[in-house]
Amino acid sequence: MSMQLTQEQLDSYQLNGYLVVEGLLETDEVEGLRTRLRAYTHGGRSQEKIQVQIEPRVRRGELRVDVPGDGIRKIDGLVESDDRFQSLGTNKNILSILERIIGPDIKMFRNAVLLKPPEVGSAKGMHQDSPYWPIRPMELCSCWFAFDDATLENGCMAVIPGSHRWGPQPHINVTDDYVVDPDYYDEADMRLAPVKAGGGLFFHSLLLHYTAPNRSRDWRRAIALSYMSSRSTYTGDGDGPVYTHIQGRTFEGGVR
Ligand SMILES: O=C(O)CCC(=O)C(=O)O
Repeated sequence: MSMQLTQEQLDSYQLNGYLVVEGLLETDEVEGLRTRLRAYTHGGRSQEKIQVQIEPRVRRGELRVDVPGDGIRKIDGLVESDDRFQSLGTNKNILSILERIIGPDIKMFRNAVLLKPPEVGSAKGMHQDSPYWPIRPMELCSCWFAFDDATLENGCMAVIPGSHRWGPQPHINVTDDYVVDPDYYDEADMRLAPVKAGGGLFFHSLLLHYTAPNRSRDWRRAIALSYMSSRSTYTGDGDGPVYTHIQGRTFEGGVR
């Protein structure tokens, strides 16, 4: 049996734009994912299709790390190339929750492992995802799945509840980042969304969200699994990429 959302949880997602659901995976499954992830960051394991991004200060030589794996910020594409991550991307609990939020016909827009190495991981400024994603309507849902307990100290997610109902907000470029113009929100409205390892934060692609630097001695490792209804349309140039099909139907004129 897969996990079922209560009506109260669904209402809360719709009102606030996010929902924390603990215990999506068993402890041993999470441990297996952490071990596999470490094989990529510190064990020399690789895949053709993945893309790795380094912490900007490490890349520029402003900050030294003992081993290269301690400076990695992001790994894209593991769901398409690694069996364990593919199982996570199609996990029955995650899909059962998504079905209630975006419907039964689902494609994956992106998957990105987001790493905050201890004392190295930097902040990700306040932003919305949808304004720079070429998908309409702006109604994608991400499951930000935690491999470690995500806490205030190590840079858990912080959100502005209800901001997914504001529509797209103006963003500006700042050093190493692209953020919502600070005139358009009040920091005092920000709420922390800590998640225990094995749980996930489901959030709307227009929700304003932020993560602080990792000021702790522990890793903060998560993966953002972003899904859309297969009815969505691609608004970039050309036909767009063929997005990973997760379940249900595909539609003429919808994303490929
Ligand atoms: O995990 C983080 O530090 C940032 C996550 C984020 O901004 C996102 O998934 O859109």
